[in-house]
Amino acid sequence: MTAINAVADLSVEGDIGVLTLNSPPVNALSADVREGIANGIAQAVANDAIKAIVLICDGRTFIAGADITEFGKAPKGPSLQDAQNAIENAPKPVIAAIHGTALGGGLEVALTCHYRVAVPSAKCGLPEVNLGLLPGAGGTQRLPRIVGPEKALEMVTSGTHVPARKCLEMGLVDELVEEGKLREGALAFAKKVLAEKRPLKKVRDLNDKVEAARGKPEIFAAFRKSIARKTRGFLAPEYNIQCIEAAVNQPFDEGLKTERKLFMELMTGSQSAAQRYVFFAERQVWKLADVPADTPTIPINKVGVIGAGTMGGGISMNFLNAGIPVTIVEMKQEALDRGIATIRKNYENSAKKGRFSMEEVEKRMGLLTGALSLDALADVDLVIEAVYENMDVKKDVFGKLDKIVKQGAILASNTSYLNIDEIASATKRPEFVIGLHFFSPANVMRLLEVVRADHTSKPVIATSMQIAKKIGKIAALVGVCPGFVGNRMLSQRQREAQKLILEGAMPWDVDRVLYDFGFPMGPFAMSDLAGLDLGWSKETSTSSTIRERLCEIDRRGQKTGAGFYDYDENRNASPSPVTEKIIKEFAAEKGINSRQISDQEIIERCIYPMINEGAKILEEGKAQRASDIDIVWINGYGWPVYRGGPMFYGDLIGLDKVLAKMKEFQAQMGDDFKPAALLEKLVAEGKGFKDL
Ligand code: 3H9
Repeated sequence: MTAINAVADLSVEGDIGVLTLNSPPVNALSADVREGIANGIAQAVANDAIKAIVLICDGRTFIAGADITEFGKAPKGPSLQDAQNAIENAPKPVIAAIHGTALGGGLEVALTCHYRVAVPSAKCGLPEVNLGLLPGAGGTQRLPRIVGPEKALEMVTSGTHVPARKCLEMGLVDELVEEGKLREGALAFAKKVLAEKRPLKKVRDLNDKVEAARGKPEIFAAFRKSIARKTRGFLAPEYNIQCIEAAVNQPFDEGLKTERKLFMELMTGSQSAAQRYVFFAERQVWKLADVPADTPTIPINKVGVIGAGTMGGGISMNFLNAGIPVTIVEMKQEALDRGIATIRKNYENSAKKGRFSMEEVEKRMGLLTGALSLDALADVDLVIEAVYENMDVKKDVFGKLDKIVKQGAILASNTSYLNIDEIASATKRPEFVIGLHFFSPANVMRLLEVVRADHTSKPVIATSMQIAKKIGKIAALVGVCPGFVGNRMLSQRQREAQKLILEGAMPWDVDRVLYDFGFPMGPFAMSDLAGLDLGWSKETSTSSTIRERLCEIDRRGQKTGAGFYDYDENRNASPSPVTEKIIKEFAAEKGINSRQISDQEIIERCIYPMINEGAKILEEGKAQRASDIDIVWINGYGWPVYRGGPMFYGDLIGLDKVLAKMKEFQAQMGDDFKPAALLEKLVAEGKGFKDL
């Protein structure tokens, strides 16, 4: 065996050269790996004893892509294209041997090999789109030459990791080899290539599939239409499509140039910067400063959920999906039956859509037990309380749980804003009490705020993070404060939205601006969807807010066909003259002068106070890092990924600008806009949240 460099070595087995890369954790294409490939192939080519070359990786995966940590830094060592040229132009067959994932640049390297073999568990994909990019190493030009433009469009715009069997069907992989025997299988395949004198198949020279689509722009028009909704606001999907169009309409080398040009545009733009930041933020969020990775955890084999309403049902489904038995407790038989029936209906609907089988529905339902007494929770390992938001009720429940549930179990509250310390004080084991704040619909939304109270123990925190991962959530550790991280910041936006409509912007103006910013919907459309009468009653209504006045005339949101908006029979919204009149009268009564409000002001008024509140959250230590706050907003509130989250966005526009605006608003409108001390400090030091 010859070492090529620190991460690559070349061995010779019979007449096959095996070039092995070993660069943990994921064999990303760092300068060393690129050098290892370029020089390793050159040495194998120069060695007359070698007739064919196998490119294989040690560790858990084949090359998982370009090294994202190198992006934006000065280029070092051979380029990826140098490494690819060495492979593609080798006068001996080069075979990629794939396990784990061949992603992005990794698949692009494999596509320059003359053949590809994989174990059945392997997956291939071009996920650059998720980083706001496109495959910039020939992927958009080579992939459609094998799988055809339609499948290529699908792969590059979704970033899906395609299972090896499917790759085999599409021709992306030439042969599957036995699981666990990749090296042997690849060597046998290489010998077969030699014995059969198979040609040096260069993907770049395959033209029939792209030529077949030439002169058919309708393929692209239809595809664009099919993904328009899902990709609204994102640049990368469209750029990826343009590259596949180039593969169809331009000669290979021209197509490569188009790919390079569009890749560089994306790479230097703010969307990709945001999406790459989010990639790392999603991984950082699991790392806890004072709860080391080796903190002991509590096995969670059985879960109790209190409350079978929308929230309790949704929470239960997470655990059932993960194969963990759940006991769900309600006070009345009827409510319990209704809750369980809803869970069943949700599962049956999924089965009807083909997501899983009816047996699977029964399997999951078989893990669910209903009960009418907290006594049924004596032997669970984790209880999640999801009763309505009232401190006295919660304390009563926790006091009872303390007497019933076995020692060592975790007692969690799903409260969205109440003080967990106070809830914990109702028990004699506050170290086992924690907040697990799910977002509605709890079986769908990815975010979980894990709320650490004063006495919560480290094993309880570590276990909560671990179980979150197990049920497919992304968890952010936050501290106790009203509304925690997400709702605390949301209340800033809500307050300003309410003020803006009294000052002259209409609800549909505010909604349009925030929708165009990238949120799935604006605050008023959201209120209409949720129902304006949440927590409202006719008896106690005093006409003192716009919401009360709307409810009083039975405009209670989508469900009554009218709220802030008017709705037609298909629930299409249109601006309402009635609402407009109510708002104008209300503002006049309060003596508020109506004025023209610009879209820019709507953004600044709604978003800057959120950034400011984020700074306060950081200075109070209620979130570990700015990027955790961004994770909360992206996964819990629909903040557009391509804007990286409120804290990233603050850095992007410049904290000095945010501070200056906050001061201007403070002078005009008072202390709702009082700048956070941390914001002032960072600006004074010329720093951003990224420098914390
Ligand atoms: C690209 O290829 C552009 C090209 O077109 C070329 C243009 C010229 N670089 O996710 P995990 C780290 S763009 C650097 O927890 P898993 C990750 O941060 C790239 N680091 O493991 C983490 O570090 P830490 C296209 C990377 O088993 C550790 O590896 N490729 C990279 O759950 C483990 O990661 C992609 O977008 C990277 N490329 O999942 C694939 N990838 O331990 C991105 C990972 O310090 N990667 N790290 O927190 C993935 O999707 C997943 O990591 C993978 C493994 C599925 C591979």
